[in-house]
Amino acid sequence: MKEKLEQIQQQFDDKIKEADSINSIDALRVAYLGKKGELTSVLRGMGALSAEERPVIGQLANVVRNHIEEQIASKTSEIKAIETQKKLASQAIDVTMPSGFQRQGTLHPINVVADEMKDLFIGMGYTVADGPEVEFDYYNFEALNIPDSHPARDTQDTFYIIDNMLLRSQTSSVQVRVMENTKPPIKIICPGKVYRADNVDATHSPIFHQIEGLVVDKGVTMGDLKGTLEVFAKHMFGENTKIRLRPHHFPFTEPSAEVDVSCWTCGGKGCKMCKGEGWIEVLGCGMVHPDVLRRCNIDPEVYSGFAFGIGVERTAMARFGITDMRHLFEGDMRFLSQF
Ligand code: 2NL
Repeated sequence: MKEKLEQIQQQFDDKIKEADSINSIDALRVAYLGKKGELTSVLRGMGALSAEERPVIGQLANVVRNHIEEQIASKTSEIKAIETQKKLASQAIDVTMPSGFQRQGTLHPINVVADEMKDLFIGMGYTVADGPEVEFDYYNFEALNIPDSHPARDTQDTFYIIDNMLLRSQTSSVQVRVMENTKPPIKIICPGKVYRADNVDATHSPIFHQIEGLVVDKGVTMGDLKGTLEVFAKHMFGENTKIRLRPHHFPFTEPSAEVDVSCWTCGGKGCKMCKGEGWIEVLGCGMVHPDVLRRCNIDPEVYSGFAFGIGVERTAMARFGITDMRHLFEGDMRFLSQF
């Protein structure tokens, strides 16, 4: 029986060397340790042994079983490790390989123009200020010399949320908040979405984008304003662009002006683009009204300031020759992919 056990171990050792999968190891386990396995059947025959032989053979059988179990365990982990390696190798991806065709997006023309304007003003030392789009009527109107009785307050013109809150109709509200909290010098631009209860047509949208600018310091003049707008106009519409300021009225500035730039298509002679005028209106501006400064605890005897407001959609339409504002909001790729 001793020989039989040694033979079993020898046979097992030969077979396990050849085992190359978890399945084949399982088969070996069944063949040697299972109920009908080789080792089990030897152990079953032990009853026929003499009293001296039994413990000797019993011990040897244990040694063989332990040996087989250990071999199975170590071969199993060896094969598992190899299988993991194989799996990793087969799943490896080459991150340097070119991908399939991806549709490349483009910047929206509103963002192209807004980014350009922001870059320009940041380059001139302005900081970008941000504020809420749902605003108190105080910051949108009252602080800007637009009293309760003013027609701009009408629900026809603005979206009210509750009695004293609305969707801001201009980003001036952000500038008021900055003036309340900052001692001059102040030099900011406020880009953002604004809302007005307009019906959609070729030149109107209830949501549009604005960039307002504000400079408050000692000795700021209308000349500073005009020089700044000249730099802006040349940057956006070309080196040869001229500007003109036409007197206007805004409640929050005094004096106020609308600003035209010479037509970038005909250079001022008059064409289809400028409807024969030679000039195209692009923004509004003025010197900050002393009452507006005072309300923000800035002494108008000491400080003065200028402000301007630019419509981003209008500027984009002008720059790219877009004739209908609706194109900017419809998300049609045939239109958008041109920019
Ligand atoms: C336009 C052009 C403008 C301002 C905006 C402003 C802001 C403060 C004080 C004074 Cl906090 N002014 N902003 C000034 C002039 C024009 O926007 O066409 N608006 C209706």
